Amino acid sequence: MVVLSQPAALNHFSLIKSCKPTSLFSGIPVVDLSDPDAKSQIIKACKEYGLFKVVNHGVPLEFMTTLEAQALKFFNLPESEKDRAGPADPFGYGSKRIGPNGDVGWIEYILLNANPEIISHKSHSIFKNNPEIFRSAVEDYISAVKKMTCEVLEMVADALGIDQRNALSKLLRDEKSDSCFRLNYYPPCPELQALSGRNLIGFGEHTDPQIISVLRSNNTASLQISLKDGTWVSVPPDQTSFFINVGDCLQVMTNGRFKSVKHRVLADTVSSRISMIYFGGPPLNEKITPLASVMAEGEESLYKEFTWSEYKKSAYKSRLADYRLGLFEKSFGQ
Ligand code: GA4
Repeated sequence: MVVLSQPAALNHFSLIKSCKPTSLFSGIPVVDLSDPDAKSQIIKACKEYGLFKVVNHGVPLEFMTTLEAQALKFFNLPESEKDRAGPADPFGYGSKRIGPNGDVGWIEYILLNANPEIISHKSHSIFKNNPEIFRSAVEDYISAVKKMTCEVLEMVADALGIDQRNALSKLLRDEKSDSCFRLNYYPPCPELQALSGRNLIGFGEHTDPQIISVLRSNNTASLQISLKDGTWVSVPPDQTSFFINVGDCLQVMTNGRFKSVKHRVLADTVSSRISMIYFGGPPLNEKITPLASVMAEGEESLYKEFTWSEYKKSAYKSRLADYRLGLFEKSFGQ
């Protein structure tokens, strides 16, 4: 990866990193949620890759396509209108800047609280200034995806031998669940490709801090994950399926058995990419600690005890690419 030197025509890209595209990876696990063996396949995928694709997920395709069309309408508005819903603090409309600590990418986005009850001031302005159909498309989509995510978490709990099947899903169903939702729009970057054969980084490498993330995108092959050996591979797109990834909290709750996968997104050279991601998080006061039933006899937690609120605060002090769990590992600072 390089930081671009600044050819005059590309000055507006100068802070954004670029990298060479990689070939499509054929090894992403695909889990058919209607398969009786789905839960053991999920566990295997969470340990090996921290990511898997789900098919037969039960979320109506129409919810995905309607929301995609509504989101595109928003992102195609003049900049001045979109700016009325920004800057992202963290909620609201953002362009290029990601988070509060200087990260940038070739991206525009809307970040929302996933709980329609706790709708932020910024989301009010997004929905107030746009047709009602946008708000209902977001709500329908989130509620269907949340339901499917809870089913997946119940399969996980089951397969991990946790007595309470809802031990994980109840954290997302809780009315105080701190879950959020993101619509990302990556405009194409043809000039750069022509000049250097490289792609701009749309969203730089990071892991997701929450429990679980569920992504759906259009047909652009721009999502990359880092494999255990550190190689970056591209995830073949599938606009009718979801890609589910392990977040930092689930890594801790399984005492490191599941890996929160490092991932990033490259901007495409010719097509725009649109993605929608539901981040399932626990209530702020929830203690994040390994689940008793996953621990072997005498096994100790690899992590110090912390609440989601503490972890989130620490995450918002970090840069995107930082290894955020490091500060909470028992070996840190001892
Ligand atoms: C990464 C996952 C989610 O998109 C997000 C991001 C958040 C933000 O964009 O506001 C963060 C990033 C994410 C992790 C580190 C901090 C916080 C930007 C950033 C630099 C909404 C989240 O929860 O954490």
